[in-house]
Amino acid sequence: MAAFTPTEWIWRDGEWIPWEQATIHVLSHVVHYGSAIFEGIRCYATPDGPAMFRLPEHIRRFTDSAKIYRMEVPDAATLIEACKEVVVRNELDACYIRPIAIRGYGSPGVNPLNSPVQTFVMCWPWGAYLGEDGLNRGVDACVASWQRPYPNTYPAVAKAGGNYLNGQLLKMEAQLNGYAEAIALGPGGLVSEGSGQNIFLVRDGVLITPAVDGTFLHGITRDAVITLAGDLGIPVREAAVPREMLYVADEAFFAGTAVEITPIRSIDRIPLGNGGVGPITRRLQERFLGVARGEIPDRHGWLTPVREARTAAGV
Ligand code: PPE
Repeated sequence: MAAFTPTEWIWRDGEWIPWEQATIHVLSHVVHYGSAIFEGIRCYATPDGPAMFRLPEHIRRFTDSAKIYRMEVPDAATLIEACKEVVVRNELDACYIRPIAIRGYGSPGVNPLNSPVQTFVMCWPWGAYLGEDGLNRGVDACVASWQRPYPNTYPAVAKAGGNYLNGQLLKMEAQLNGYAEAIALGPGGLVSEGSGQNIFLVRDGVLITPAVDGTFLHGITRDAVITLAGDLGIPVREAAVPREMLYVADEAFFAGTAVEITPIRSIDRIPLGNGGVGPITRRLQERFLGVARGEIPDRHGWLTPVREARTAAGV
């Protein structure tokens, strides 16, 4: 079981505190009612130093999530600086950055408005989400019996702590039945997303992903995959995806910050294509990781270096 690798410093509302001191009271609103919004951003070790993938887009989604839940959080520029500095202070290169805003210790009851919001930014080294082997050779997934909530229940566009109770049910069901990851259907029985990642299929050379329907998070990686497919001349369709399309897909993969692009080799024990990693999945994965790691030109301006560019003298 992968454990945390602690780092030294955590940012809390403008101050730097040691990792062990970033604690909250058990009566904090978030503990009882899941009132947190958060982000996950990967920082890659590039030849020009550590750089974060699509940082402004993640911060935009963070402030959007805060807006939906009426939480006051620091402005985007402050959060962006905190994300850069947390990597520098902790002397990391490749790592995962987690900004989170929580409703803290205030007053009892569901009403969140009397509990103060606290914002933290932390980071830690985090390898391949479903294992290196999963990244290279693909994972076995299942369609879970648990579904995503209806639109207008728990807003799927907000990346909120409470949403992940659903994610936990999906993940536990998958793992306890011997699968690496779950695929959830939406309330209408159509394919929605994984427990913490979006899903893509390939059929007859066309890349297909569920169209926005209010049941899944609008992944920033999902958006990057659609853009990269365009660059590579791969046709993309955002469409309603019936469950059975999963089984007859030539290829499928998960896409998300943590999971990156992880191929799916079987769903409900039905092998996809020839049971290996399909060619379109591999091309997209190579392009995605190549750009993120600074090995392929970043033509879309997706990388934010954590430090100002070094001079030619290396100072
Ligand atoms: N759907 C869900 C439910 C989700 O949690 C994520 C990210 C995505 C889609 C993909 O979004 P994006 O990262 O913008 O491409 N999940 C984050 C948290 C995972 C975790 O276990 O914690 C992540 O991938 O960082």
